[in-house]
Amino acid sequence: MQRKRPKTFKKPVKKEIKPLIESEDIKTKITKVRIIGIGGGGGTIVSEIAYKMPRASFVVANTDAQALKTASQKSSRFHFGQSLTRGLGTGMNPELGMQAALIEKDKIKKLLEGQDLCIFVACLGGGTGSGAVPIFAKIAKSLGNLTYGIFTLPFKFEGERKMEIARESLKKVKNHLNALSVIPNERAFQLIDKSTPLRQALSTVNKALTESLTGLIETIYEPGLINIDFADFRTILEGKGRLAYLNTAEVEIKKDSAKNLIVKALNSPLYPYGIKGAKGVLFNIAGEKELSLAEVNEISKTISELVNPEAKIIFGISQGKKYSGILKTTLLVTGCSMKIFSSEDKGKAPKKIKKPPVFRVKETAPEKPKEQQNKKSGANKKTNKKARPKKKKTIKKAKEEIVQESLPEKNLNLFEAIADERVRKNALQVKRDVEETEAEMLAKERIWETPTFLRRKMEK
Ligand SMILES: Nc1nc2c(ncn2[C@@H]2O[C@H](COP(=O)(O)OP(=O)(O)OP(=O)(O)O)[C@@H](O)[C@H]2O)c(=O)[nH]1
Ligand SMILES: [Mg+2]
Repeated sequence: MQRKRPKTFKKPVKKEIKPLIESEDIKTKITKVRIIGIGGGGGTIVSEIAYKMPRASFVVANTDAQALKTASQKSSRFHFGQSLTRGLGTGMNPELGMQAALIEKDKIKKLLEGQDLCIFVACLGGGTGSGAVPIFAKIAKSLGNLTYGIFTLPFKFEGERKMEIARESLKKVKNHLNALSVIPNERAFQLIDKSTPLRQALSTVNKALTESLTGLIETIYEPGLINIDFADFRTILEGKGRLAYLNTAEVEIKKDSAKNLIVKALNSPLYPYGIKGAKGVLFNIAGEKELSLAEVNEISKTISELVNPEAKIIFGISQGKKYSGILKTTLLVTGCSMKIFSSEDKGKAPKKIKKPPVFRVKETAPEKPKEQQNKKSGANKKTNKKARPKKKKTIKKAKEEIVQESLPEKNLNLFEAIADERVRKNALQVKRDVEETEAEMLAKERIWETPTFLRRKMEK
């Protein structure tokens, strides 16, 4: 009987395991962020940022050749759909905008490949931006890029048709974006009055968006004392169609500047939604060298108390001469608690829009100077009476109470077309929330005792 031959094993061929990033690149790998403004409004905003920011790369894309001529020299211009629109705009036809992008798919792919993060900016309501942005975003996503969209909605006076175009565009684009921010142009009236010329109203919105995006880019590129890197961005942005709040705020360094900074950062008048209950927070604080730990702690605590207890919070610090005399923060929050797409509400009576939150840090009693703590001094006793904080205040008296108030309802009417749910809490409910959070925080006290950034350091 023939003996079964033992199985021979081939000597395994040593496969070269390729590192994710070639070693040469490890040193030189630079995050690639491309910001693409599509259509007239999107192009204007991106042009404005391109002037300020040398780091990221900028593209202004339009079917309208004339409009492209005015785009910043610092951005690349991408003219598309020539055979369909003959170098003009679409005349408020999003179908044409979409077709114009579809016929140039390959060029768009080239434009977006090799990027880490693509940020699309479009003012919705016209044909080019609204029609083309879902195609651009789809291509970017298929290339494996992170995608973030920043969109404005038309003014109410521009009519329901424009809002309908914007709404349809948002529905199409959201699935191809990790996160998106939506700002109704109407919100400009929170900052200016209705008699202000239209151009100025638009530029108010553009300025705020430009500042926020510039802050975001700085956060990505500027090395910090506690650095936020691209992996951090990925963590916060990952997900599908998450509603995001992006804001940059700056205050002069004087008494209570940290507190004022939080209030400003959390209350952008342009957003019809806040950060309450959000799932991911990334923020960077920039200041001059003397930025104190107490200030950093105050900002970080207040933000972490507002968001979902399970939220991922990533925190960075930059210091430098250019921040002399100021304290600045850029805040990117994802997973904000508000649905921006109505449930097929076409034709239905618009739901009553509830008021957006205003976050305010309640005044806390000033810290007692050392000499005033001397109980023997009768005069000091008298002065201290008012200033002494109540014994059973919030957790270790360090946490601030957040009070939500209402903004004038009339200014929200534009957003009602896409809003079908918002979070509204009165001061009492918010207080209860804060107390619940406190209880959870007490449980985690050992961890929370350490400021966020130090924890991050310790974990490493
Ligand atoms: N915030 C802001 N909104 C703008 C600006 N320009 C236009 N918009 C808004 O965006 C809407 C669409 O306008 P455009 O961006 O010019 O339209 P488009 O995408 O070029 O589309 P078509 O010209 O119709 O092909 C307008 O109805 C305005 O509500 C701008 O500079 N800033
Ligand atoms: Mg146009």
